[in-house]
Amino acid sequence: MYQNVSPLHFPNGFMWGGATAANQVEGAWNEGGKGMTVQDCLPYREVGVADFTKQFAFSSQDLEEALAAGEDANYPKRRAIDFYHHYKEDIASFAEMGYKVLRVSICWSRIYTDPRDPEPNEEGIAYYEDMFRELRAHGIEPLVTLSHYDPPLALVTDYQGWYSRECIDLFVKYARTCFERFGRYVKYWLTFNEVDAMLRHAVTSGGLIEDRFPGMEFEEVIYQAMHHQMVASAKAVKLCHELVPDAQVGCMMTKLMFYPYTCKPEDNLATQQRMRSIYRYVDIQVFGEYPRYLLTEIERKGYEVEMRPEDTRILREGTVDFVSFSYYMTSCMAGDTTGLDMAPGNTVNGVKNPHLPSSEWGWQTDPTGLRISLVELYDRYRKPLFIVENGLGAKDVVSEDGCVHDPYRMEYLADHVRAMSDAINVDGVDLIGYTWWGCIDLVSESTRQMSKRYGFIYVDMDDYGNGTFKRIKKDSFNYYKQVIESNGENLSFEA
Ligand code: BGP
Repeated sequence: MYQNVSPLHFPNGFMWGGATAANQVEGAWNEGGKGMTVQDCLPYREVGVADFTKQFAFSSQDLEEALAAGEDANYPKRRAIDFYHHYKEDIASFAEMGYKVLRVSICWSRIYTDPRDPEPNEEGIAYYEDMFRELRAHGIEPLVTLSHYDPPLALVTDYQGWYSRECIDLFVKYARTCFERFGRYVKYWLTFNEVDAMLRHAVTSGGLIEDRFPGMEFEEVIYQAMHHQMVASAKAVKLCHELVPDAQVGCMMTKLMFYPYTCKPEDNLATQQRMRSIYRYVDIQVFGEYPRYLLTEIERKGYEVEMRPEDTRILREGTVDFVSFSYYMTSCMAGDTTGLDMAPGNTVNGVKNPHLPSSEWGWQTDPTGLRISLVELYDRYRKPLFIVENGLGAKDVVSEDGCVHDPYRMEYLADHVRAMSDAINVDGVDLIGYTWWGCIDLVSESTRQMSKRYGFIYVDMDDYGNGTFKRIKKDSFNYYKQVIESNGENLSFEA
């Protein structure tokens, strides 16, 4: 348990809420004029906890199979939790819990059925417009991610994913439409989810399939694709400032945390190097230029990353207003990992920390690491911080009384809230909000399971698509309501 060192206190107006992503909740993959996305092609495979990398393997052959698969094949993101048809009911539940903010993402392929279309798909626009109105009617601020791991499939089939520079203009056109059409409802925007993630999962972040780049160093391909995303993101930030002057735009990173496994200098160095590989793209989005360590790495590896002269100006003009991040776990780094236990993450590999408990999926829970992360980020960037993902994936069961009793989730929440309070009141961090990841059960990103549940609301659906989509409020539902009502000051509960 995290023991807070100062009384619990959060600023007035602190934004409590929940977070989701279109591909993990919406479903309705072929309705409303939506085009296909990469996510519609990712099959469910039963893999063990230590075997997640198999889940991420994706080849041209997998793509062909997905395109040939029938309606009833097991591609979980195609149905997700059918938020597309349930959003009114779900938003009403979020409002009942007292949410001030809901993080959602827009599916690019609902706004442009094909990213090359000259005109947007009005049905897709109407859907989001109605959702944003519904949120506003309940006094909930939308926090919107433009791209959360669901590149339009055409970027893969007709281009070379984000390796193709054309993606920049296509994305900016899409972003412009979003700002013009939704700007009056949405004042908090994020460009790319977990912007550091392309090296870990190239297809969902960058629309890149390795076998489509024969004879090329795949890492070099990723660096080029990332450069294009950086330029696209900066252009979108600038455009948002012009079109929606009262809006704020943030970047979004995976705030991984690694401790040196021992006090050996080599372990410390390995930790520092690893963290730089996480920070490098947020460094660009905050400071408006490539950090020297990244340019040195590109040069040292002999990679040719095309950067046009105008890109320097674009990056400088498109810096973000706040820094948002996901935080789930920590692990360790060692100079030499021989013989050490590794902690299975999703795509994140680290040495297992013997001092921390693990979730059923091997993620090592660490609220103190959240406080350390907040301090590190604030000292590095001096921008307001927003925790836009944090939560516990667990195997919940519906008890005989028809309820879901999840004290473990409440404990996880309480510990992280205590750590946040200390970061604000003891360490002087400017933290503006907290959105719990998967505030309603949804399809897992890494495992594509429904049985890895994060929500305060249970959704009756299993890993194979059997279920009624019925929603059941878990015990943690009323608990989070109490936390929000007391502005983070009442964390008591009886297990
Ligand atoms: C983050 C993603 C989310 C989400 C979360 C939990 O990396 O931004 O989309 O899913 O992790 O991960 P998982 O679903 O794999 O448990």
